[in-house]
Amino acid sequence: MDTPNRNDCQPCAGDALLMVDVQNDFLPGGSLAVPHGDEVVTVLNRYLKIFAALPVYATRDWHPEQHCSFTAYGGIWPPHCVAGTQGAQFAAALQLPSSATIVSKATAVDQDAYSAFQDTDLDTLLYAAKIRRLFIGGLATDYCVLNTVRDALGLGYRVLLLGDAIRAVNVQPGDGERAEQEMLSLGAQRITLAEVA
Ligand code: VGL
Ligand code: ZN
Repeated sequence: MDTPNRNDCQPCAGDALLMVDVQNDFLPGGSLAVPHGDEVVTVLNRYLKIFAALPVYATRDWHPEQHCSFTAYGGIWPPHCVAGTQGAQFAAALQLPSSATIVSKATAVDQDAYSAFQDTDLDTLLYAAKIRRLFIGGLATDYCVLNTVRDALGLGYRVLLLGDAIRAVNVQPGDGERAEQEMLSLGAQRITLAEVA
């Protein structure tokens, strides 16, 4: 697919920015560190500045202490993003506006949820705000970004994937690349700062 033309990615009414799980535990030094995860913060801050007029939604992984995704309880991940802990806080350097809407996900002890639409009121909130198009970036490309983008497209949103503001866990080498390909083949458009700045 061609690079979308500049006009396509200029923000307008009905657009919103969706920042996925930019939380300390996913940054270097965190308990489930995404390689180079910290690099998304500066880039997302640039998008926040360029798209200052747009509504912002920030999702956070927000697990109970004994969450089923943690290895001690049968899951595949080290403990991470336990609700209320420092590791679950948004990256300190992320310049979220005070008006940002925060959406907590995967809050039930017996259910993991990679998508920000799973068991949350995100779709209802976006519908009420008349949002039809989402600029999506954050962590991690191959889990919560992928599943959020998949659901957003399935629900009929247009998705502009912020290709320079995502990073992958890459449990298997190439997972991030495959996730990106899947998102594009499902209909997401990949943009970078160069297209909007
Ligand atoms: C995530 C692994 C476990 C994510 C959350 O936000 O991508 N990944 N929990
Ligand atoms: Zn999690």
